[in-house]
Amino acid sequence: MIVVGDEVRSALSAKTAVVGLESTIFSTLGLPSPANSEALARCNAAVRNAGAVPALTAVIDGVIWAGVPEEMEERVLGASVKVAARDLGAVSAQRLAVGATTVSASLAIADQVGIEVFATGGIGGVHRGSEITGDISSDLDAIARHGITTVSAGAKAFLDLPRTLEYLETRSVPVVGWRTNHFPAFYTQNSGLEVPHRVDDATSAARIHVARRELGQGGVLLAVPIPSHAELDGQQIADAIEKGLHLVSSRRLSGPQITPVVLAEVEKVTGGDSVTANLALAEHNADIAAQVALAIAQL
Ligand code: PSU
Ligand code: MN
Repeated sequence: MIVVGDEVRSALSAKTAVVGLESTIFSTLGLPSPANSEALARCNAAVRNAGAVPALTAVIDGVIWAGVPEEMEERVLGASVKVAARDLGAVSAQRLAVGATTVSASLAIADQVGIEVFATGGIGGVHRGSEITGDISSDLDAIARHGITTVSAGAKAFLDLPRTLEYLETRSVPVVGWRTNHFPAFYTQNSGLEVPHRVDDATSAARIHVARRELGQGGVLLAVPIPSHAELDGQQIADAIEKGLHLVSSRRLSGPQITPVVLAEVEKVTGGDSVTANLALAEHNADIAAQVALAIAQL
């Protein structure tokens, strides 16, 4: 069962701006403590400062939340079970104690309750070597399916970005650059890959969202580069990812085990700068998402 938090319910019925937030990035699976708690506080504040209401999604005692009440946020920070869209039915039926929702799960929840804008750090995508493993994140299908604008700084840093963009094209997802013609690369502003569309302000992003809704099509991926002051060195990140992926293959890890190992390696190599960058981009995305949600509410 989905329960909508009080504040989110009021905002939705008043048709004012709400921004969905996933919880995997704020759990032990996404960021080390206490950066995870700081990230959640900063994202919540960014959404509120822009004039919108944040709606954190998570599973707590078998209840699927859209708008986790503040007093329960602590439990989400400690979550160690990752819940994707496909898992929602099972974890609610089996009353899972705490589950961190991914982008795909959050979009499924948001769609059910009428939230139209969603913010994250980076989405899942097509993994390197997917032609062998078949590992393509269900985030991409969820974005295609649900009529929600997802704001992200690109995809997780160590994915196959050209294939991720190809897959989004296959699923008819418009990738829209925020003040850029290029797909961002999470820790860096520019992957060198072009995106098909660009907007320079929130109202323009809102217009694309509404046009898609009128066409009965699915979601939009709004790709927002990391703020320049927080951007990391591309070569250092590439080397760190190589090392992380090497660890993954030597330990024969697969699927959901990959991300935490690679991110921990990147953190080590950058001396913690990757965590600072992750916080900055997540907060920035939350702010842009709130601006877009407000613009949609005004159209
Ligand atoms: N980006 C990151 N770290 C993460 C994620 C994204 O830098 O932990 C999470 C998000 O919640 C995303 C999920 O939805 O990973 C995708 O997981 P998978 O590749 O297993 O579908
Ligand atoms: Mn996967």
